[in-house]
Amino acid sequence: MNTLSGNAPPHAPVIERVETLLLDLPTIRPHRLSVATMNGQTLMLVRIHSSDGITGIGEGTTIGGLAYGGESPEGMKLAVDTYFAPLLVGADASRPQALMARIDSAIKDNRFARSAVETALLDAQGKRTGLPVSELLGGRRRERLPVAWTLASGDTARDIDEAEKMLALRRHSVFKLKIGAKPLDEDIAHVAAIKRALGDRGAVRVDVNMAWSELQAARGMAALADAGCELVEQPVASAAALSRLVRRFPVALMADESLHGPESAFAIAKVNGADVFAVKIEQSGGLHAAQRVAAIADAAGIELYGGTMLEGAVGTIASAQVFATFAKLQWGTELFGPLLLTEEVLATPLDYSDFQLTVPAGPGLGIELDEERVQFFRRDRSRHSVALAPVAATSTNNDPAADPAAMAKEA
Ligand code: MUC
Ligand code: MG
Repeated sequence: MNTLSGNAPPHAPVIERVETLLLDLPTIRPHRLSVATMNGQTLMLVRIHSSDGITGIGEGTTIGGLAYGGESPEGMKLAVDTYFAPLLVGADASRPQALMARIDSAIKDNRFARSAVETALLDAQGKRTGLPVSELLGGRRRERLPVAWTLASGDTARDIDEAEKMLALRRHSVFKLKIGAKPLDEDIAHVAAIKRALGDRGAVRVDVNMAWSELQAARGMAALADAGCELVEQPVASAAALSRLVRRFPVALMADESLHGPESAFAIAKVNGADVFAVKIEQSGGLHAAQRVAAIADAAGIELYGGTMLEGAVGTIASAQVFATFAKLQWGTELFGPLLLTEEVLATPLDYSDFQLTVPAGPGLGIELDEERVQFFRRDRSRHSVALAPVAATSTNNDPAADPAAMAKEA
């Protein structure tokens, strides 16, 4: 019987309400990508409330509004409120996969919003069954994930300083540099200077975010290989151009923006179009879809990296629960999103230590929001007025440059 086509069976927990909210949080410094400069991040939170008293949380983010892709936090909120929620309310909450199938049959695209909703359904189901989301996804293979850091201040000396601090704190030893906004030669000099400064103590990779032409990419990849860069992420926009660049230079080539879920993963794999996939739950269209992308990569001999859309804590841990299940994770992850934000929204902060992130072990995502802070940072807070203790006094400032002593204490 399709329990979703009518009312849920008696005793089944029923979805009563789908709540969405936008939280605006500042970044520790301007984060400069070729597509946008971020001074803050907006988290689109979804909360799915069920009749058994269980609430699941999910999160959608993007980078620079619509600068990165076709979805924005505001658009995701509208899509969830208007189109996803009516498909969920009244349905059996304990059937996340069937609910996502119902959504698939009624809603095209909207991969980021889909990921946020699936996260909330799985968080709730995990809490209901007492299992972490990773166990609902087949079982975790690791408790800790290596985490790279992105250097993107736009200034070489500041980036070197930041990398040194991260090494000293034992928080990150793999650094991804954002390039592509400046002339090629300037970018190469920037990468070479950072790699020279770090030597064997830090691995250097770059993300061009599609800014180069194929010809620029050919020149750039040769020079980056000479500079000691180990991986180049999405130098060009088109998947066809990407596939023509693979294995021409002694540097790994990673697909990111070209990956739009399992179908695109299959198309790229079929033409050996990348050495590595940056798997992201939002880009993939959800947690199960991210697992399918990983399975396709694995079958094709393509290596794996756990990517981020610079999610806050909720999206980061949803990603971590998925990446913990991957058979292989040769290039580690970049799940540093919460560390780029000045403010904490969890009741208990995440454990970043010894260059790794601990995947929480509790039911569902294994995290809990600090409700007072959520209410304080919501965009429409004037209508939901809360008197929070002064933010400056309670904030977790993640900026090692601003407060190295505090960071050292945390580490
Ligand atoms: C991207 O393009 O990979 C990941 C790290 C970062 O700084 O930006 C993101 C998006
Ligand atoms: Mg990228």
